[in-house]
Amino acid sequence: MALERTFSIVKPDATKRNLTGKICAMLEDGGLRIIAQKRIQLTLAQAQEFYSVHAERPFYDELCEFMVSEPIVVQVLEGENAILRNREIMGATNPADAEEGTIRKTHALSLGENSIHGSDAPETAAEEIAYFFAGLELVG
Ligand code: DAT
Ligand code: MG
Repeated sequence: MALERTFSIVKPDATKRNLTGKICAMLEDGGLRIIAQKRIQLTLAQAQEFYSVHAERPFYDELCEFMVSEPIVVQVLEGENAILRNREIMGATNPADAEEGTIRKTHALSLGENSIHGSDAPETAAEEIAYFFAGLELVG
């Protein structure tokens, strides 16, 4: 399969605990290349827009508040099968269900504060990358 790109976020619980470097190393060791990266502070409106697919879920407000509680690091990752590969490296949404060696098993605090986001499909990856990065910022 050709090289693929996915979008990733090092979430507030991880940036707060100074785990950005450790998480980047896990992504790189897993075969992904970080081809763009920046540390930003989301506004509440941006967090709500980013997670609008979950707007009707009971945890939506808590999720959006969490995402603005500290800076985040947004990234574009490139590699073979990058979307699926990244989901494997991240581990299951709930760290209690995540496999040993995954980012969430190793670092996540809870189901809500689970250290990392990764796109779930080609369409969302393309949308999420375009929302946070200009084309010139992607250096493959
Ligand atoms: P993922 O981040 O694995 O793609 P998701 O898209 O289903 O998971 O949910 C987005 C985030 O919302 C998830 O990373 C953590 C939070 N979340 C999901 N389900 C939750 C729940 N039942 N209670 C609290 N937070 C939840
Ligand atoms: Mg998701």
